[in-house]
Amino acid sequence: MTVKIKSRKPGAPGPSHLGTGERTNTKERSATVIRNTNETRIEIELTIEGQGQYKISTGIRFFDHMLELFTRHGAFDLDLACKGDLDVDQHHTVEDVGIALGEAFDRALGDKRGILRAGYFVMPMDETLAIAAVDLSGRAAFAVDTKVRTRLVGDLQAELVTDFFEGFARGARANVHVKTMYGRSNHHKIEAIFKAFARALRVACSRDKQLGKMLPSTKGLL
Ligand SMILES: [Mn+2]
Repeated sequence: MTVKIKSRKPGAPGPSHLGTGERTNTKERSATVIRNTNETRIEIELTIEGQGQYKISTGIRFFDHMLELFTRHGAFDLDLACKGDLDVDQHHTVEDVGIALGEAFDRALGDKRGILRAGYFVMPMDETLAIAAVDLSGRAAFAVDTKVRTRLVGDLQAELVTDFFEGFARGARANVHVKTMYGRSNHHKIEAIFKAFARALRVACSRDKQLGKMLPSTKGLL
C-alpha cells in the first residue's frame, strides 16, 4: 500500500476570494491524499473553506450522492475519485474512501490550533430526523445507528454506512457519532445522517474567534 499525503503549510496564504477579514480567516486549509492498495485507488483533493463544489466518482451512485451533499452541506470543496474492486463487493471502496477522506481532514487541519474542535447538528429530512456529533479529539471512536433494515439503499449496501464512518473516524482520528432518531424512508435515513454529519464537521472545523490560536485541549496535543 502506498499513501501520499500533501497539505498546504499551515499559515500559507489562501486564495483572495476568501476575503480580507482577520488574517487567520484568509488561510485556506486543504490537503491532497493519494491512497493506493490492491483493493482501491483513491485520489482526494479537499479544501475546508470551500464553496460546496464537488467532483465525486466512486462507482456507487448512491454513495456519490451522499458525498456530494456532504460537500455542499459542509461548505467544503471536494474532488474524490475511487477505483475499487466492486467486482468483489462494495466493502473496500466504501471503507477506504472513509479512511482517506478522514486523513484528508486530519492533514488539512494541521495542529488544530484555533478550531472549535467539536460540533453537533440535528438534521430533519422530511419525516426523518438524524443527529450527528463530532470531536476532532485525536482519538478514533465511532457509533452509528442508521435504523435501516434493508440490504440496499439505492445501489449502496446499507450496512457499509457504518464502515464509512468507522473509516472516517480512524482516518481523521475523531469521535464520530451519528444516529437516525426516527423516519420512514431509508433514503432519507441515510441522507439525513450525511447532512447532519457534514454540518457537525463544518462546525468542528470552524475557527474559534474567542480562543484564537489556542489549542482547544488542556492536554497540550490533539
Ligand atoms: Mn436524496
